[in-house]
Amino acid sequence: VRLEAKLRDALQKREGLFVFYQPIVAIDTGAVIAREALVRWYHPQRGWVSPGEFVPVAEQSGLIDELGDFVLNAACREAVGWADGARVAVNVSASQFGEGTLVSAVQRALAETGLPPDRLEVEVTETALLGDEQDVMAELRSLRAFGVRVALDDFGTGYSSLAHLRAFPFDKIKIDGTFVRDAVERPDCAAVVQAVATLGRRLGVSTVAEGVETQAHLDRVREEGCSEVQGYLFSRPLPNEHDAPIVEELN
Ligand code: G
Ligand code: G
Ligand code: MN
Ligand code: NA
Repeated sequence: VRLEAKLRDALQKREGLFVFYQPIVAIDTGAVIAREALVRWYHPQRGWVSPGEFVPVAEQSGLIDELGDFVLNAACREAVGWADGARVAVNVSASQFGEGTLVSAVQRALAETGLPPDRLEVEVTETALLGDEQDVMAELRSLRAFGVRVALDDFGTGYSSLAHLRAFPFDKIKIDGTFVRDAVERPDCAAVVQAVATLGRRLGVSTVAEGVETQAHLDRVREEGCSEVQGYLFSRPLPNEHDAPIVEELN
């Protein structure tokens, strides 16, 4: 409850909340295809609070729509200025679905910032599909109908189901970093990465290997046929130019 009150306060004052970005790179050319927006929070007494800690609090307390709006608007606004024309990928929580508010929030953010819809990617985990699957699919479909791309995040963890891939035309599958990192030493994990990469090719969907930290990881996921890569080997999530000096100060 105390963290919830602090987060509510931060959202109200727009204080200490930042969006960091991490590049997603084409494996064959090295070009930056997209940047994933990852929210960060600095609290004056508590220091940096991990999103692993405060995103669930936001989800449980009804603050997630407001937090989601903050990230979405910042991400679209900043992506408009990217000279390389890369897409911006925004994570969306299961709890942002269901009331139809997500679709209007996305439309509003695109309209207000002027970001072309095809430069926005929404990342959803399969957990989001478990609730009212038909309703969630309908919301994803309307996003896609106006040109926003939809990625399936953390594939391989949780309730991965081939039925989801058949039921909905995802534009991208993101293979969870745990598989990627283990693939170097464990043939079974390499087999999973290869199977998903093959599936992606057959479905005409790009596959992103997440959590690529070393050259060995990169060599392995290239071998297994992934089309894009993301991870510390390329860059950690970093603040935008404008926030960088502020973040430096806080660190
Ligand atoms: O960046 P990091 O590894 O610390 O993120 C931890 C978790 O928080 C990840 O699962 C990530 O998807 C989630 N996360 C980061 N930013 C956002 C956001 O803006 N919205 C939502 N819903 N989740 C986010
Ligand atoms: O759950 P999601 O995939 O949206 O979140 C991505 C998370 O992975 C973020 O918290 C991000 O900071 C983290 N991340 C990004 N690259 C790497 C990496 O190379 N290694 C590890 N361990 N985590 C990473
Ligand atoms: Mn993600
Ligand atoms: Na992920």
